[in-house]
Amino acid sequence: ESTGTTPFIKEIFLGRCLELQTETAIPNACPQSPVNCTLLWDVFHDAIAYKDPCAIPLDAYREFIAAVPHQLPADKSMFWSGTSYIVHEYTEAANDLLTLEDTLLGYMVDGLQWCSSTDASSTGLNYQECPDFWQEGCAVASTAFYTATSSAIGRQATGVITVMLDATRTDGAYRNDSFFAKYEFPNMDPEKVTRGDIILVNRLGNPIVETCGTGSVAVLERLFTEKGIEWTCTDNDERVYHVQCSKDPTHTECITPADVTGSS
Ligand code: NAD
Ligand code: CXR
Repeated sequence: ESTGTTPFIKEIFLGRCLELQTETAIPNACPQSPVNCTLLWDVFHDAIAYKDPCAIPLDAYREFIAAVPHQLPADKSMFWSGTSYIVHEYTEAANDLLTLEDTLLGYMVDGLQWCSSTDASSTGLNYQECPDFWQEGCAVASTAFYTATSSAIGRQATGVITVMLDATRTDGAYRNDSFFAKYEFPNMDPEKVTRGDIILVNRLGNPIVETCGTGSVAVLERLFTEKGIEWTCTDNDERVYHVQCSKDPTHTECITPADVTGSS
């Protein structure tokens, strides 16, 4: 078992919710009308409070989803799988696409942990310990939360969508059991989504396992085609490569021969 609910989760949630409503936070992610952050916290909290932390139904966050005003501009949706370490650095640097974690649906709890306590004398959340999400036979809150939020952003996507996958993963860039495969892609409406741009990135220092048109990437390309959505695929996306190198400037893959020999 891991540690419990992130201390001060309520304060963090409220602070982030307020922060996201200032135009300066994340361009294009600011909700059109003012949001009642206190109400959103109550709905988020009540979704699981005092329930068995291992028996959270997948629809627990239905009210939360309904309470969050969420409509991204067309062509702005960025989905990802296996690339959490770089996708947000990329969206922040390029400033043209938004992930779930950049919007009011995912921003407040990104990187936080939370679970319920059945103790009637508690606040309804357990700050001592939480079950791990991969624990057998345990339906945790975060699974319900990401199932609901992923489904919502999949449903709501319009125009050109982008998905960033890791081509160096040995278990496949596109995995059938990922949130992207289970809840985002299937919920995309071919009437609204005009094209899917697959971008492959390589974790620096790792061998490339898959390329466009091969392995699990070919599976995803075929799924787009079957759904009637056009697609493109880019190997070794150069824009992301530059962001990777800005985070790790001395990595051997980032130093050009000219840099190595040119020091005098
Ligand atoms: P992935 O396999 O890279 O998983 C995404 C992250 O969620 C990883 O850090 C993984 O360890 C963690 N994770 C997996 N199951 C979890 C669970 N039940 N509870 C909490 N964390 C869990 O890629 P994926 O499965 O395709 O998910 C990515 C897509 O789904 C994104 O497009 C995003 O919109 C959404 N999503 C986001 C998060 C997040 O932590 N912000 C988690 C799950 C899904
Ligand atoms: O989504 P990935 O993790 O790329 O997952 C790599 C594999 C997964 O297939 C999953 O089965 O590793 C497994 N895994 C864990 N064992 C695990 N333990 C903790 C996935 N996530 C785990 N975590 C939590 O999720 C940690 O908080 C960690 C994050 C993994 O992120 P990453 O994107 O590297 O920070």
